[in-house]
Amino acid sequence: MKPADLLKRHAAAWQAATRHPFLDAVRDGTLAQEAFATWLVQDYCFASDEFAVQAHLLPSAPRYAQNLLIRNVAALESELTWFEAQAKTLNLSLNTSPHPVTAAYGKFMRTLEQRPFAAAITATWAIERAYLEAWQSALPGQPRYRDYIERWTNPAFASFVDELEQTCALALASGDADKEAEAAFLEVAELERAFWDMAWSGTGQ
Ligand code: HMH
Repeated sequence: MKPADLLKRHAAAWQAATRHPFLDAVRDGTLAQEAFATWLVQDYCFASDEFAVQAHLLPSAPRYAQNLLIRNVAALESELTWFEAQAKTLNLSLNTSPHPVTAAYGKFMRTLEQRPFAAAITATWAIERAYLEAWQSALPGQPRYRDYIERWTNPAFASFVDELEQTCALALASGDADKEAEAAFLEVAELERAFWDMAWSGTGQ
């Protein structure tokens, strides 16, 4: 199995994870402020969880994946700094508790350490790929969301997602953990969909 097979095999679940009225409203400029604020503070919680999880994956990762995982951890740390600056500009407090969906996403990610590495890296790739596609669907977007759209659609981020896919393909090459990898992929797709629903309903705070 290759990572791209998962996108084909689960096209409907993937579509639901990466297309959403929230993203259409970012594109059209009709998004309620409350929904955007909910997304921002909850995504900061998510990114904090992902940062911790990715750092935990490092010591037991195969040699070929270490450099990429280190860069992912570094990128997530910069993302936290970036979110802190955005929140300050918008006068939003990041000191909120996680919505149940955000908490469930964190709980899922914390299980990755116990799964085969192929499943953990498949989830990592799917998480980043989901955001690449989701924000691409909001292009060109309203000027006020430019920074956000740019963050997850710029060519360097797209190359990074490609590198994750290549590393994921290496991890899947033996075929030993295809089932576990597929399960992790589907969990990411479902959590991404639920995350957009949560933000869209604007009740994360
Ligand atoms: C919910 N999925 C979610 N938030 C993110 N920031 C990413 C993926 C990409 O890092």
